[in-house]
Amino acid sequence: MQPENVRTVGERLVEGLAARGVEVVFGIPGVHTVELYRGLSGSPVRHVTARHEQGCAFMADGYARASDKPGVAFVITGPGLTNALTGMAQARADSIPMLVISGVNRRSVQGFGLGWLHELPEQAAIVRALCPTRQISEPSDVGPALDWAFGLLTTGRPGPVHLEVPTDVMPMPCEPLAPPAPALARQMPPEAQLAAAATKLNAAKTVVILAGGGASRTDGVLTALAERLNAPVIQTVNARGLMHGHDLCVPASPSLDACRALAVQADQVLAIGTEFGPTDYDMYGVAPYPKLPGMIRIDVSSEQLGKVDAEAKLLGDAGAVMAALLPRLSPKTGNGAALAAGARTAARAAMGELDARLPQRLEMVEAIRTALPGALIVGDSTQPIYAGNLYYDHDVPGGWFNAATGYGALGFGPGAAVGAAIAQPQRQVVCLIGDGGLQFSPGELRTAVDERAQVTFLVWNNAGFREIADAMRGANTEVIGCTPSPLRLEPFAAACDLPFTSIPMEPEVLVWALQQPCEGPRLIEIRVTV
Ligand SMILES: Cc1ncc(C[n+]2csc(CCOP(=O)(O)OP(=O)(O)O)c2C)c(N)n1
Ligand SMILES: [Mg+2]
Repeated sequence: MQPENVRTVGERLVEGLAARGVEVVFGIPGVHTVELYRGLSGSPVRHVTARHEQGCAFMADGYARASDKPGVAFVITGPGLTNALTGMAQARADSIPMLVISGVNRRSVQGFGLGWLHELPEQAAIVRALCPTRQISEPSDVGPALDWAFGLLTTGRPGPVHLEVPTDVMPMPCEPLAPPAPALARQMPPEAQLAAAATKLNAAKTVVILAGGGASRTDGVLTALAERLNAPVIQTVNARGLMHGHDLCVPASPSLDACRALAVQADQVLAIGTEFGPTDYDMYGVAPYPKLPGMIRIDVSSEQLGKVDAEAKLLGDAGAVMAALLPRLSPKTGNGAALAAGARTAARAAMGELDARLPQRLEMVEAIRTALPGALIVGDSTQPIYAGNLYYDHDVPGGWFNAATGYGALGFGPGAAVGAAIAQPQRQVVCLIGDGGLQFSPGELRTAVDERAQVTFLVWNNAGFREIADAMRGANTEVIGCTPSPLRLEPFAAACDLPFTSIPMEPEVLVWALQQPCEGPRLIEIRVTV
């Protein structure tokens, strides 16, 4: 025990988090992190206990997406951290700010392989391949390490950041921390570059906008910019929900021929906060993206801007750069709305041509929006989510996200949905997940019960890894390994203390089921028949 008024490194770390606006941490404690938990006692920071560290990271991810603040996870040395790595990698792929704080073995034994509890040969080296990591190797490091981490979390391309605290440092006495460093100024492109980009946009007859996840918090200014330029806005998965129902909105995968054709016919493409990743731009690996006319890119990351060629590159926060461009742009007349309408019709029609079952799956997704307007839809990697990723006009910016693109970690849904519900307790959250994905993270449904999180777990039960089975059939190979037996969901729900309903795959019935009032989480099974 420490004397009364002496606080430890672990306790100061929690104080430092609170001072930086952290309200919730998602964690699983162990003997290596006891001091962090001593710090939580009496602090304003709430702790949510996940059932697996992968769930901690997925919760931090969902929380960050729904709150626009970094998500924070506490995990133990070794297995706690390796369990969290998948969630950290998912956050890296989708540019989600996440701080993971773990223990590490005492300084004097690191690297010797003596068989200490939770020992990894090179813990930091494993993490460093994925994201920035720093060790707090003495008490005076706590404040500077937090300033370093929050600097990374709040500027440039967001992503995961890791801090590790050796078990011998965690309980050391630690002086009070200095106040947090002031927030770093966000980067803006020089005036001359903004003016040159505006000149190009003004000279173009037709402009098409490609919006990515980096634009997901810019609904108002994006709408104003698109209207000024009379430009259709094609949206990647992480941009969905922007400009819902707008004439210029094309809520369809840039992969689709209809979207490719729309982009190619423009005089000028403006790409905002998008990395041109293949899961958005060449979903089916059909052909590389065609060269786009006169491309201007806006991105917060110089690394990203370095990767894909463009005639003009504006480095800065998407919303701020758009706001700076707007007064320099003259209004355009033209047929933007007609072009967008044509692309929407063609994209929807193309889904039926790709697979006759896709439109039915999309109708089920749209039934969620009908039943629960303004809900967040957090997806796993399952058939109706693929359909929505191809075409779906969600009604909340940033309110459609899932693990079917980018890193694509099956089992993401439950944790991410709980994190999102904790960030936005006033909203309905729907976790749309397959029977296979559910069995990756069943424990986190019980976390939802503990937290009384307002999540509907909507389980698409087709008794197996159906999309993978289809892929094997498509590749003319025997289907092997694709029929893990599904959980019997009624007793499973009962074991979790979740209200349960089972429905057929009919949109009207789904609307009815979702509209039944329910305080706290519940489980609805969709019995899939096609
Ligand atoms: C961690 C991880 N392991 C494996 C996969 C490969 N995978 C993608 S979808 C899928 C099947 C998912 O089955 P289910 O959740 O039932 O969805 P369905 O395709 O049946 O709708 C698998 C195994 C993955 N994406 N992530
Ligand atoms: Mg399935």
